[in-house]
Amino acid sequence: MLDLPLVLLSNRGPVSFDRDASGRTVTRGAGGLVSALSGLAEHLDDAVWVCGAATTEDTVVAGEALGGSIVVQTSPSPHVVEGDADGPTIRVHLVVTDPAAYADFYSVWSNPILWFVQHGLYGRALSPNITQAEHDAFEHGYAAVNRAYADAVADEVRARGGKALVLLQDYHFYLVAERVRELCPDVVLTHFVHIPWPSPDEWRVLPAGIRERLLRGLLGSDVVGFHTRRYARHFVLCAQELLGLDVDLDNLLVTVGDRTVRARYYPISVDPAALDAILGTEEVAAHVAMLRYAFLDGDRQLILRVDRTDPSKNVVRGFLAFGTLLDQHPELVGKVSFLALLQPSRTDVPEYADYIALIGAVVAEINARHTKDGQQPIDLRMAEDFPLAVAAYSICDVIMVNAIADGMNLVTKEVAVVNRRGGVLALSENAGAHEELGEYSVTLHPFDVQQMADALYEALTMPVEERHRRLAAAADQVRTHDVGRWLSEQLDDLARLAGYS
Ligand code: GDG
Repeated sequence: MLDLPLVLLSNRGPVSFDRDASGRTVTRGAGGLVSALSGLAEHLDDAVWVCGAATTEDTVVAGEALGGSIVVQTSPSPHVVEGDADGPTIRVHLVVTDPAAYADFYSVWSNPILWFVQHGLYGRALSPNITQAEHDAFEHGYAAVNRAYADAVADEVRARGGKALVLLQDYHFYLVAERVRELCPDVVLTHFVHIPWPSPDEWRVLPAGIRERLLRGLLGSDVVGFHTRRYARHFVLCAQELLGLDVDLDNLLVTVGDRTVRARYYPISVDPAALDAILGTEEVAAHVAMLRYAFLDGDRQLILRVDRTDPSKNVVRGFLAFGTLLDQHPELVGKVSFLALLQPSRTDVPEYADYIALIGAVVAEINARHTKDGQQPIDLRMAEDFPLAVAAYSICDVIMVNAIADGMNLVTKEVAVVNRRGGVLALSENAGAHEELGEYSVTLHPFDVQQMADALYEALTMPVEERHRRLAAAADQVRTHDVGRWLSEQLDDLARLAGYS
């Protein structure tokens, strides 16, 4: 499909290096995005993945590569290749940046400021405070780190004769495309944004000079990709209202000088075959048996949520809605359990640490109010255990996804594929997945606790045939729109723009 070389950029890469008693170790990155992009990079003759050096050993490896790239064999056991490989390989370029600049880039601007703006998480009365420290962190952190990564991408493009397809990922790198285009005018470039893109007024919380630079940076791309039409439209509106550019809202086009930038939507998805394989393992079967025993004997029912402890996921209001459900339907007490598998996330950010404490307090209060026969209705587990999550996906009666805002939400799609119990998707209208799966779901309004309680009741009491009909339709949608399709649609568009198809 691709005759041109490919350069990928993401903050976290396909592998990371560490050291133990036996020497250097190599671990493959987890998650659907890394798997999908790794699969692509492994199958191309000339692809390189630019990413951050995340560990001490990554920095050592980057030093040994003298600012260039290394080749890593990814299976059966991952290792750096010096000569010929006897398995699939990925070329990796690890970028090392000044630790203080990286901290400003990552822990001041990317998370939390950009994350909070794009998920609408600020209570504007008191936050954010953009002081001189944030201005400095933007200049010497976000912008400086973006420049370093852009230079690494440009080096790799130049090493390939100045013409390559470039795929940039996410909110960490909004300034990269513009600089890569300056340095390598012949690139064809897509920047994919994995989180929501809010309307222009939401961006006005940032100083004009900064939001304009972020937009101009992204407009260095040929294509700016989003999960949904709504986000793509917001982006085009931002170009019109915040930069005064000419736009075509129907066709989602922005005119920048003599160039046309396209906003497109490519809904990310999951790898159904990989999920089916995990579901078939003994480890998952053992978890299923344990969960059935704990939650599903007789006519009991199970509500599930699986999330990082991120305020955007709206965990606290989800529990408040469950508490309201039990208050208003006491017949469900002792009959319905709520299992929450939460992965602690970004605990160095004060808002995240506070949020975990709040979750604990709300759960304790609801459990105290509704314990029956020694049984507590909410089982909260801080667990990093993907097989356990898949086991729970397969047997839950309801999956609760009530995000305040969520780019897509892959948990919803994973449940649609692996659930075997006619599980109901209780899905926030503000999750990207709602654009595709809303018609098969029970819609949640993330701020309306009463509505969410009513929706949970509707899901739990929905006739069995209707539950199975909706789940089958959702599963069909996901299986026919998998992560491979997400990637190939982007590559097809890029190849067209490059004049290769
Ligand atoms: C961002 C955007 C967008 C679950 N338990 C464990 C575990 N998981 C997996 C889930 C799922 C993934 O983690 C979470 O993905 P989400 O899409 O739900 O959410 P974010 O992490 O916020 O992802 C989001 C996504 O990027 C892709 O573009 O959909 O909107 O916010 O696959 O099954 N993974 C591991 N251990 C667990 O215990 N490793």
